Amino acid sequence: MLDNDKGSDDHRRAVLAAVAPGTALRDGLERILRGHTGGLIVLGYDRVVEDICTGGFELDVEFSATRLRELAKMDGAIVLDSGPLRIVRAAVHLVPDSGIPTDESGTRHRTAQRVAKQTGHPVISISKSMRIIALYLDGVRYVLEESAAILSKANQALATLERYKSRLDEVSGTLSALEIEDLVTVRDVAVVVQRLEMVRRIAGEIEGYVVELGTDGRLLSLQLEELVAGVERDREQIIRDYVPDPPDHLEAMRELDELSSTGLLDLSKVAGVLGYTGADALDRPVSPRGFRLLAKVPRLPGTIVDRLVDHFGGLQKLLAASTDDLQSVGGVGETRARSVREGLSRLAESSILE
Ligand code: 3AT
Ligand code: 3AT
Ligand code: MN
Repeated sequence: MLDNDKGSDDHRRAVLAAVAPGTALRDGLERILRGHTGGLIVLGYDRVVEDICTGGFELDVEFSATRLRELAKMDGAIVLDSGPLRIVRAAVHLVPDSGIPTDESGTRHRTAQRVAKQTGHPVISISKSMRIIALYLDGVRYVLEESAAILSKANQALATLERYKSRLDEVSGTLSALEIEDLVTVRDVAVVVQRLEMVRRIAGEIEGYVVELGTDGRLLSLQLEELVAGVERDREQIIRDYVPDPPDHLEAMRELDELSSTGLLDLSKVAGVLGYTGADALDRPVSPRGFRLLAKVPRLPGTIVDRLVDHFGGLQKLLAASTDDLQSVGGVGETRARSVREGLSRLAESSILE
């Protein structure tokens, strides 16, 4: 779970999705658990797997949860092939390289961990004595919990997300007001970026739960979507508004991604990511380019926003521009100029500082 590598993170999510509640495979695993027989299941079949299989028999039949449960009554392991899921072998005795280190006890779980390491395929063990479904993947062991247990953790995370989001709405409202008055300091920006990133990270955690929950995660997924709508976009825009010249918002976004969770709590580190370093960096006055507030003007395409910012060079100049000034930008006719003018005036009125 501490793995930051994007490729293996996607792989992990794909495998967790394949065993999530609602899938035939998970149904089969739950049946084995209820049947108290235990089980050992390899999720993938190739030459490497073939080489460590001895005994048992070949089947090559379509997968079904009930077939899996019946086959688990026999001693040995079951080998599945992914793609369209098939049961290829059953009652197999697996003989992985005994030199591969394992910290498990019990022959079933030791075998599961070794086979996963040796073949690179996920391996599932269902403990007869401890009633636990464990998934071994990329050297990590995951316990596949019941939906109720995952849901209670997910709901806690969701409550945290809600608190973070309302704090974010507060600080970004304050920033808008300061932007209109041209009174922004780096600190005000860093606070919003920090809050955006906190929301984004907890949302990522909840996304993981949604994957694990499979069909039981639909409601959670809807709640999540509603809470984080627009957060990714806001994060990009605030960074584009404030990264110093020459503007490289992609680099700043990457650095923000990589900021540790303790680093994120330190406002001067957040300011550093944005490109503001030095002793009193946080108190430096700054002005936005205008991307974030222009995005709040209804029906304004991104290309026009870019052109407006490019032409005027900053929010204050945009706020001061007349409809005639606005029309000197390519793609901005009379109607659009008026809607930008009115949109910005409305924003200015609604974000008066208290
Ligand atoms: P478990 O989930 O394994 O407890 P099951 O429904 O899978 O139950 P089994 O195939 O394990 O059932 O069979 C258990 C025993 O039940 C085996 C046999 O003695 C008896 N049994 C099952 N079906 C019949 C039948 N049609 N006629 C007579 N006895 C039967
Ligand atoms: P439980 O937690 O008791 O389920 P365990 O690790 O204590 O698991 P056991 O030694 O009790 O495992 O063995 C239980 C079964 O696991 C026996 C056999 O069906 C299966 N098993 C163990 N090692 C292998 C192997 N190398 N290949 C295939 N099946 C195996
Ligand atoms: Mn045992």
